[in-house]
Amino acid sequence: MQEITLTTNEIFEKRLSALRLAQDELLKRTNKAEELGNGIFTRYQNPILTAAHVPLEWRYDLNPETNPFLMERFAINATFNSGAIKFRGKYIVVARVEGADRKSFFAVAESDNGIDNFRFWEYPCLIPETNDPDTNIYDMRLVQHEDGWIYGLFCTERRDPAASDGDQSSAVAQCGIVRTKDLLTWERLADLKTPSAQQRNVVLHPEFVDGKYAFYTRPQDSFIEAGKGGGIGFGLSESIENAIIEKEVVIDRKQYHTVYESKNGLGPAPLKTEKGWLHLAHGVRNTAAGLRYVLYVFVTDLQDITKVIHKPNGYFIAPENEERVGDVSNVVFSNGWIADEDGRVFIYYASSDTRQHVATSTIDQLLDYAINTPEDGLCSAKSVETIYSIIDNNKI
Ligand code: M1P
Repeated sequence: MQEITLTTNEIFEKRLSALRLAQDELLKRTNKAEELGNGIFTRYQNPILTAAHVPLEWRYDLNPETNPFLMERFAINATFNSGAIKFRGKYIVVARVEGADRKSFFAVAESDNGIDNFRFWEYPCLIPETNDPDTNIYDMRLVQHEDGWIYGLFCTERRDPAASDGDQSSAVAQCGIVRTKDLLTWERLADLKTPSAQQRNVVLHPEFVDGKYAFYTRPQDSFIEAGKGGGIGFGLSESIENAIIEKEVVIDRKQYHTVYESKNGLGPAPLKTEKGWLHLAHGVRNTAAGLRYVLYVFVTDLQDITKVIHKPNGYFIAPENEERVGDVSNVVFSNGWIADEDGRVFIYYASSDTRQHVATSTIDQLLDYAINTPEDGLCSAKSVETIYSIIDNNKI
């Protein structure tokens, strides 16, 4: 039998077509809804974005002269924690893309139906810097504000200037702000100033409150620990160009023996409904296996937006099956959702800091869930009491 040896160029071409074919199949794959679900939301079979969705053009030098082995030159580790918005009829996510070098950046991906065939735009987002350059940026919350701009609020992380030479982990997290009209050109504004030493999970409310910009915050003592930070905060600022919150009040506290006993933080900007502002947030508790992040829902009053009026017990979405495993296991996190004109809601949640998923629901289902699910009784006896009343009602 005659042995056929491929030239370097042929090896390159073969590998390139195999890579293109594999990615093409991934991007064209349809996403099936789970069959039964819990009646509150529907999960889908596949993540909508993974590291493998990132364009080959970003990761490879596609020139056989300079990359004869067709090696990955810029490896991507994960795509997760996406902001979301419906824009010019498309479902848009601004994903947190993390390189193998641990640096995150933002990139826009779009889909026609919100549940599959998400494709990244040609280039990642170019986010201008302030005079104090960012080391790492992540978790953008997109909001169409009534002032006409689309804002992106994100976490900007820099090394703690007070850290000793031996400490190369301590960081300061603050809220960076950009705005745009086209999701292509981003104007960087000054970072938000608040009374808190650390800020993550800051979200802009879509409407003015008393003529001011309203922010949900997450005051925190240190980079990881909320400490006396207390919970999801709220504050007002006269200006958005130089946003300053002088007074932060906590509107949703962390609480003993709940899914938000260690810390919590708001997800995307709240959705306005007839019955109140619908919020999606994450709650964290510490376990022997490390921190566990789940999502929960609450509703605030339309008149007094700092007043929580409905809060179902426990979690809304918790990590399941493959969602449990990843770079930071046992985590679901959401900073993006889209409410469609017909009442459908697309909930973009990420799992284990690794991949991006979608779940769908409707405003009616989410409100029914928020209003009619019993509140957390805060002790075992109350849980049993609640179940007794459900059983007894089922007999009538
Ligand atoms: O690793 C889990 C999450 O940890 C942080 O969230 P929080 O500020 O509430 O602790 C963020 O870094 C988030 O991106 C990450 O998913």
